[in-house]
Amino acid sequence: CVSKDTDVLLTVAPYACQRQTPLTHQNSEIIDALEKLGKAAALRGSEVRSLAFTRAASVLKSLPIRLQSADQAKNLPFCGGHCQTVIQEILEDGVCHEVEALQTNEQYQCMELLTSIFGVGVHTAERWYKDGVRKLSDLDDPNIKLTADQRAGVTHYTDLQRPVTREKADRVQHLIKNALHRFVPDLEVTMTGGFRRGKQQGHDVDFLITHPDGEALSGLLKKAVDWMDSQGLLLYHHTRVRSRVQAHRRNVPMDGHETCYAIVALPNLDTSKAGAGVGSDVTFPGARAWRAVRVDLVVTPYDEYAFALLGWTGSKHFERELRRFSWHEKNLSLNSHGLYSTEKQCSIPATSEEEIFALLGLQYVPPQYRNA
Ligand code: DCP
Ligand code: MG
Repeated sequence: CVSKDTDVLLTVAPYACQRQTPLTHQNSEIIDALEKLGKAAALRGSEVRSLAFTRAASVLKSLPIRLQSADQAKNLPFCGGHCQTVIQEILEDGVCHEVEALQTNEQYQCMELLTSIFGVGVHTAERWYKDGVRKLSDLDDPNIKLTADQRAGVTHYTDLQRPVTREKADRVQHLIKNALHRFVPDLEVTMTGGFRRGKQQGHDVDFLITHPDGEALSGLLKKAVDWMDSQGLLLYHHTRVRSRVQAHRRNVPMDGHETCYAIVALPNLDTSKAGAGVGSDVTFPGARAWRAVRVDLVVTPYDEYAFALLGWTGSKHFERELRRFSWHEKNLSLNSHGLYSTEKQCSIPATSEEEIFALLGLQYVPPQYRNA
């Protein structure tokens, strides 16, 4: 990015994986507005529009300066007319009128509420909205069938809406490692997702599990999950393995690793203190002694570990851009299992994230700069 005094000429690399995106940035109000518009488009089912806003927001996240005018953004990738209007409104009025309108848009508010339930995607929320669902209690209607994920999501809704702090994530890590190491003491367990990118809070805690000896991984997740369940540490869990065939399709974002989507009952540190308010970490006498936290556990074979680590560290947009770059610029298919050359019909191995970036001809981007 180049900046020269007032008539600033800004340039940013077109792919998010070609630039550094820190956790905090200079244009938060504009970025928030663009992300809200992106979310609104996604909730209306318009993925293309949503991606356009996400790309614009991501470009601005990598700018080292605060924008002074919409004009400054005109040469930036993905920052077209609509994006410049948003920038101008925020710089001049302090608000974006399109975003303001969302606050009073009943369908948007309702879709946002419904898709914030664990296990509920846009299509389900849309169907429910058409069926007249407007609030969580409407889901008590016996005519509305919930999946097991959704049932758990509704039951623990309030807890799952509260951000998971770094301190809680560390305690979850301790609990998870304790369960896993009972069965394989030298298992490698890594916290991935937003916390690996340096976020101080998140909506869940993600872990990647591996071991050089594949035998050690066989049946491990089930044993650890059963043990946690027997200790009353699990409120819900659901394990799945997606087919490898699907996982090797081009640009499949998620992966076919054995994955457990769980809701952990994280014991509270101190249940004796009185005087807690809503949202407080302090509990009061008679209150329950735990808090529900969403946890994802992913088991990966050792030879896929570097790819899985890269794929599960995120951000979601950084991952999407890495895959897009690999495919369009290098003719290679990248996912959480590996790197595949369709031309040569072979996998290209790697043992570290640094090696994968090098194979793609990209400069290494450390996790804390992948907040695209
Ligand atoms: N991921 C992805 N594509 C998806 C979902 C996830 O590439 N559709 C990858 C990138 C994410 C990581 O998995 O960063 C973990 O997913 P989360 O949804 O937990 O995202 P974060 O951990 O980044 O965010 P949060 O802090 O909200 O948990
Ligand atoms: Mg996460």
